[in-house]
Amino acid sequence: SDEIVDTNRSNAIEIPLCPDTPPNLRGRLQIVKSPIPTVSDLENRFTWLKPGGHWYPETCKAIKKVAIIVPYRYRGEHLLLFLQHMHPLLKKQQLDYTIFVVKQDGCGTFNKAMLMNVGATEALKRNNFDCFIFHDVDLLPEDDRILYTCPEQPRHMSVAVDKFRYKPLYPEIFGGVTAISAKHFKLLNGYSNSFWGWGGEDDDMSNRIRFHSLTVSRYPASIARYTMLPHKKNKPNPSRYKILWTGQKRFATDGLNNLKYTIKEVKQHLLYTWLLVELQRPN
Ligand code: NGS
Repeated sequence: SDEIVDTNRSNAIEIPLCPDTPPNLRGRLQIVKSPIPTVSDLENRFTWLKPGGHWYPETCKAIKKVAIIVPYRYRGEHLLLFLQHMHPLLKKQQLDYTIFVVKQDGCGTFNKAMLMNVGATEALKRNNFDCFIFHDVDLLPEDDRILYTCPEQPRHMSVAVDKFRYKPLYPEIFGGVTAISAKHFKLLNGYSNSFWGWGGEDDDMSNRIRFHSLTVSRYPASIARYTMLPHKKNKPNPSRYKILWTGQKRFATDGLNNLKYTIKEVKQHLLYTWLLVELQRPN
């Protein structure tokens, strides 16, 4: 073809669209759990990154913009292993992507769902993202055919986790790694802000999806395989079932539209965009 490929995007006259299925995918990926790399190891390796943990392909045009949202606290080693694993994969998949690490400030009870809502809200202030991938920092994809994109319907990505012998724990599970388009995330009013402590927020999202007549898509368990990095079990929230069972009456009022937080710090590291967030209990 006589398309003009210009590696400087601002001057690009015309480059082809990236293919739906990226070339050069090979299947299984090697999982590296040790040694733990340092930040400078990774920065020296991933010199192709743009500030904020951002990249886009220059030989083809990626139409969709993907924000990888990582709720975070006290998991420094996991974060380094995660970044080491994810950047080459996302690049190989020819994605226009940015990694956001959203850290809850202070040592109060963790609220993972609120951090995901904050990540999505703040990401949209910075760029017109089409797709959110919500990602536990301790899950590493084992196969490069798990595309980090948003399909027509919300996708549960971490179907088969090594710790659970690569079997889904229950059919409706929607935890770990998920992909939701920005359009659907707004329709769903994001995650519930009501789950403080471990458990339930993902089941509530699964209920929101069903309530809005959306369906969850999944890759087959033979492809959607993940390694879970070892960690201590978090303390379950004793009221999670009660909040879950009464969730439906709050879908319209508990989520993106009553989210309260203060951004304490924003930093454009080379490897990720850092958001330090003080969460406030909604009224
Ligand atoms: C369910 C939790 C989910 C959690 C899932 C798997 O019981 O939030 O286990 O957890 N639901 C409730 O507690 C209501 S896992 O074993 O992967 O840590 O995601």
